[in-house]
Amino acid sequence: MKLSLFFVLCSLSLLMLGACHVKTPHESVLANKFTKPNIVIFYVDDLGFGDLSAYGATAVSTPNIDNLAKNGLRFTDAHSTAATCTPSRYSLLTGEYAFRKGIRILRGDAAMAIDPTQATLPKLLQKNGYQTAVVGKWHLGLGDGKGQIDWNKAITPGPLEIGFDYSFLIPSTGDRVPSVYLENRHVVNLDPSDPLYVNYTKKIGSRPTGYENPELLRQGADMQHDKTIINGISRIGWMQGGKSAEWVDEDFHTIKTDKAKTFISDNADNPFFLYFSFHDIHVPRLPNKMFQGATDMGMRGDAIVQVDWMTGQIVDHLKALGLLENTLIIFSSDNGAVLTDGYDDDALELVGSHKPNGPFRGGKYSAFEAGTRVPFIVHYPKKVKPGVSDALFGQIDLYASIATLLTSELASTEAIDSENHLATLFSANSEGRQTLIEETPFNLSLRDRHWKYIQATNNRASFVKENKNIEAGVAVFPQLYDLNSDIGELNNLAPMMPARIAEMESKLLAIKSK
Ligand code: NG6
Ligand code: CA
Repeated sequence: MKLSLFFVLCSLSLLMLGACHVKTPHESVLANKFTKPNIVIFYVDDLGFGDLSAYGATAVSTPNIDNLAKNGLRFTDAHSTAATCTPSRYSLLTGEYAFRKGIRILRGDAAMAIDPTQATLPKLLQKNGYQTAVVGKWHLGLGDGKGQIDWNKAITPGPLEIGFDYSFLIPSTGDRVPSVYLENRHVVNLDPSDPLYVNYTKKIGSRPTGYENPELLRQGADMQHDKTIINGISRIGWMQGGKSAEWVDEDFHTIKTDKAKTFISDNADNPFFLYFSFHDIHVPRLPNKMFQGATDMGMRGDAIVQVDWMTGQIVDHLKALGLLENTLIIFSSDNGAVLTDGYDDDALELVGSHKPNGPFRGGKYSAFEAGTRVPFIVHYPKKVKPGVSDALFGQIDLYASIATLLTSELASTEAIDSENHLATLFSANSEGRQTLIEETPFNLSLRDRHWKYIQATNNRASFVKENKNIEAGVAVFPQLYDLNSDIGELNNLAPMMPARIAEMESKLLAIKSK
């Protein structure tokens, strides 16, 4: 009896399915599960090599990210392309070194650094049938540079013109105005009767500033960060109007995570690419109260816990939709760690024995290893065997490696500095790059396997030394380190090895003039 009822129900539902030819959500997910992998890049801001428990930290616990590392490939010698944000992001998305175009950290009202005619990673993915999205920090400029950005109209070009189907942005950085979200081409929640204006050279509007009203600040700020006060924090630059559109920094965690989850749900039945770009752990560090006190390191440590929570939320969402197995997840950072970067948030005072940059010298902005050697984890259960890789790898290679994964040919002018290292990305038994350029705002360095050559420069990089409490790693003489025996770059071998210096300088020049 029970059995026949079962058959009746089965035939009924089969009939219904056949009649309307509609795929159930479950069928759609199954289709996606077995086709091209989804790709998610988690890109943290200013996270150092030593900032995760998967990389040895004990003062902060990051179980969600540790799980990615445990079930994936954890790299010990992988690099962002530069020691600062804009150049690293430019290279990640274009496969081209940023120094070729002289790209530096951008102002919050800067024009777009990537030309809409340029080849990009999201365009490559679109061409291969992917839906693409960027959620989070942008800092690659907006508009065409012909005149000022009008924040009250559709802003273009932007991410949609370089290959993203959807974007939800912090337009520049958390410490730069405008402190509003941009969804696709429009500022979110903008009231037309209160238009938004931004200025980077002089005060506009009547909002209080950090330099005039320091008593209103929740965190003290240096001279670069003491302009318009939004949400109790002074920023770089002045902002007028746009009151209803102002963000609340403490809400970043849910607002961005929810946008990412919605994008994933909406695309569960087709391949998708999500570039999830955290604001954390960049300044101003204002984690939600859910995370405040999670560590003894104050806001900076608690912001790392927030990053871990957000990562866990998105990974759990992929899992719940049955998509995790067939999703290639890359977890990394845009440059090394910095403690003091403009605000008095006690990051330096409370750091204790925690080593944000692990065993490496320098930090964000620096030519020493900590400038670019960052956490890098690959998680892709379908293809990647768990392990630890000591191979030399650069984020700039994601472009060509992903193209190889999709068996998609690159044009000769496309992603010219990106090398295919798919084998290295997927397996601990692969050697990786022979040479790799590390870029700072002051000079270039070249890694040749375990050798590290830092070009001489007359730039004294004084703001790094004086304001950031970081060794910039620059000198008027060349430096050479053998990282096999001197991981902390303490023993400059340049005076003893002129021939190797000459060889590395000529290799560097050859890459530069490519
Ligand atoms: C610098 C800011 C710093 C930070 C950085 C960008 C000063 C002195 N310092 O110009 O606080 O915002 O830009 O960081 O203004 S990055 O991670 O986006 O490269
Ligand atoms: Ca950064």
